[in-house]
Amino acid sequence: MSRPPRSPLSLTITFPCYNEEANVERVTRSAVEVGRRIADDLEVLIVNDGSRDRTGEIADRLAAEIPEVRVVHNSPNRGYGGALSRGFREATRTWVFYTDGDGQFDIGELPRLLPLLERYDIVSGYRRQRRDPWIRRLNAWAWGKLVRVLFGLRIRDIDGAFKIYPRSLFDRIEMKSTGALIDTEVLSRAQRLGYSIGQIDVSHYPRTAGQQTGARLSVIVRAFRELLALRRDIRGSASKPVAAARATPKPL
Ligand SMILES: Nc1nc2c(ncn2[C@@H]2O[C@H](COP(=O)(O)OP(=O)(O)O)[C@@H](O)[C@H]2O)c(=O)[nH]1
Ligand SMILES: [Mg+2]
Repeated sequence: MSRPPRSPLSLTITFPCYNEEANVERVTRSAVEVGRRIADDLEVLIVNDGSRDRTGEIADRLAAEIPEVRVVHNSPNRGYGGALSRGFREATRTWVFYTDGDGQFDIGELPRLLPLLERYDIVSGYRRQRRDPWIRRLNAWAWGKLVRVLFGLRIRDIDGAFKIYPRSLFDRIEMKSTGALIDTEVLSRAQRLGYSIGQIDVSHYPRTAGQQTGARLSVIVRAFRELLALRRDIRGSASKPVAAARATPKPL
């Protein structure tokens, strides 16, 4: 896979925010500060995912104040995958880095990912020590095993929200997942296209403000439903010629 040059660096930093009024400003300012240090051409893209609190208003104020900052609003809420894929599609720079909008990751560690882009097409951060309740860590472990078996993806921390992608990838793949499966979908479709994935450890911190929603039963159920759909989708596209797949009408 030919890689676009990393220097000068053209970079979008994007993060989804769902009811993150207590975090959005801190995360945005940190993205701007780090981004200005490493990128020659920077965009910081906040995806406000139909928040019911003041997230959207604060994000709009930051965009008015800071030239590099842009906001898109999902209305209503489209879920984690819907928010992330919106950021990926709307990103305008050559490289797209994403993280969470709740401040559990340190954007200051983003520069550590860049040297790996000399050797890999994508770089994925894995949490050295995950600072979440034990049930989340157990879920993640089982989920990781399942994804490895179903998609042949050997990623240490598939949902670690600290990854950098070439923007051009998002013009080549479909993104259908609206929930937590989005990372698995993007990485497995990328791997099928021949993209290589480098991995590096990153820090993780407890949430200090706002509500975690990633462990809700509805989130987990949606992830499983989308997992089966993606598996069918990827299998189908592997066994059928593209033209035949298109000709098959979609059942309602
Ligand atoms: N869970 C969830 N998070 C969303 C949604 N839309 C955007 N987000 C953002 O996705 C990030 C991860 O959410 P969080 O609840 O902290 O998940 P966790 O860290 O995996 O437990 C945060 O920045 C949220 O603000 C959504 O509909 N559901
Ligand atoms: Mg979180």
